[in-house]
Amino acid sequence: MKILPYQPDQTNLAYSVGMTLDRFIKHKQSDFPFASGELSQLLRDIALAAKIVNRETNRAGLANIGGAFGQTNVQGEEQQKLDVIANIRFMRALSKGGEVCAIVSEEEDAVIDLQNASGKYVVAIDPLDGSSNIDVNISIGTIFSIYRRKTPAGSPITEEDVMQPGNQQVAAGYVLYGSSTMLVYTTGCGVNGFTYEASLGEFFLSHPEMNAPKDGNIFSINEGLELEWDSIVQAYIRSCKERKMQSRYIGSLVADFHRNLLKGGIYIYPSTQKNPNGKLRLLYEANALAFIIEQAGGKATDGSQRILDIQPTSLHQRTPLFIGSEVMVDEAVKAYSRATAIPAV
Ligand code: P6P
Repeated sequence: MKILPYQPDQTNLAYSVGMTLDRFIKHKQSDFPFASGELSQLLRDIALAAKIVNRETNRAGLANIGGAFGQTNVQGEEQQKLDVIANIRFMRALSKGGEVCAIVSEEEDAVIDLQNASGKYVVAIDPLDGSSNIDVNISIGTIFSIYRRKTPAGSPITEEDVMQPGNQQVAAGYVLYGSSTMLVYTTGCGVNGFTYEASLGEFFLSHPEMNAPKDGNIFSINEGLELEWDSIVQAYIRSCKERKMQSRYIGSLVADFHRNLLKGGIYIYPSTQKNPNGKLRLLYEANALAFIIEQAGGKATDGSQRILDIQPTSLHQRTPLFIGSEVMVDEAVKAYSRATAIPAV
């Protein structure tokens, strides 16, 4: 019997299709000597749900699943049919995957206890953010945070398990259903982006080791609310305009965040009269993106403190959000620190 060592192809006849998300997760798992594969499996479960939601968002106009569902969620926001579908898909994938004990979802008033005694992880998720854009074919996204449960496995889920500050996340990511569908995530060792190849049903590594430019020339804010901002935000945005910066606001957080992560920029959703604590939710929007932006070298604050250090006090609490390139975030909020600084005696 003849045995030869494998020789990688030298003919270049068959181009490499690249590193799949599955292989990357498995490869990176070796970075965690005590990893037992559960987090890897959880990330694969999320990717599976993302593939299904991607298919359904792409078919929305054809499958009569666009438009309003006819109910409002706990936020008092009108649910789109795809909000409900995405929530079902992610809840089902997470419960069947077996790694999760509890879920906090934008679409669920209460914490969902999966009664899974072996589940080590808690997932906070916005299944489909920006869904009001679905019917006009603008990019939308999924945002997720992953925490280790604090209480012993098999014991009842408690507030201690789900009301953890963002600095306790073990992983976080988003899916952008856009001109291409991407999954971007971190486990605390940098940020990597994967682009979905639908013909193969796989996410492939397309943006390794993503880094946010330290400074930028793009500001993203809903200028229709200018009269509701405080004077500090008004002054900062005025200064951006005086410096001829670019205003780019899609009205879809994941899309605005992703562009600013790649090109440099700042996204601001400040306190407004309608939303004095900001509009975006801490547990399943701000925390995940704050983890990602910090891992990519950027910053995220509520104007006075690091988003990741905020101790949650309620499940669906909102927070003002200044997130993006380090220099821009520092500049946008420095006036707050001056305003709140204790005057020298
Ligand atoms: P506004 C979508 O509803 C969302 O949560 C984010 O995706 C988006 O950035 C923001 O709200 C848009 O809010 O008040 O500018 O329409």
